[in-house]
Amino acid sequence: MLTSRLLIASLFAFAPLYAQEAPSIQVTGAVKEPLTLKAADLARLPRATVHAKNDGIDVVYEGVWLHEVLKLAGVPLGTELRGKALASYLLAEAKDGYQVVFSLPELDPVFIDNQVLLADKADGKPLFGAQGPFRLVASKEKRGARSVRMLTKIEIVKLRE
Ligand SMILES: Nc1nc2c(c(=O)[nH]1)N[C@H]1C(S)=C(S)[C@@H](COP(=O)(O)O)O[C@H]1N2
Ligand SMILES: [Mo]
Repeated sequence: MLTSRLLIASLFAFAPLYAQEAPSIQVTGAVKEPLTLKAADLARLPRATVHAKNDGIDVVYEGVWLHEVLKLAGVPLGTELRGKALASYLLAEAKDGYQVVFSLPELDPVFIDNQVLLADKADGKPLFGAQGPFRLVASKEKRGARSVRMLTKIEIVKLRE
């Protein structure tokens, strides 16, 4: 009797875990290939790391270069980033409603060495809570404001057709 009650109680306790979709990032808007990226997808892409200072302490973030994700989605970069495509921007959105804009050249290593990482780990551990599970790390920027935590959506907006 007690064990069956425990069993039922534990079923209810764990049900939300199974009902929940794995967290993901939507890559949408003016892209050739809209993407839904989950942790497993990021794990399969070429991995990169950046070092960042957090309250004076060195943190190693690990993930995928944001420009590699944009390439996958068919966003014009490199020699293709010219003409009207230059009047496009990336809008990064977070679970808490935080929004930040980057222009495409700012994210393209052919233009500038900004090293913006889409991170899923810090010091080898998955990002959790208000940090993750996914975040941007704009490692070369003097302020952390564009390093969007709890990233849920990347939208490309093209101003000129
Ligand atoms: N989703 C979300 N991301 C955010 C913010 C926020 O309010 N919400 N604040 C930004 C600001 S102002 C800073 S300084 C950094 C701080 O994060 P960190 O200390 O974990 O790098 O997060 C940035 N990313
Ligand atoms: Mo900040």
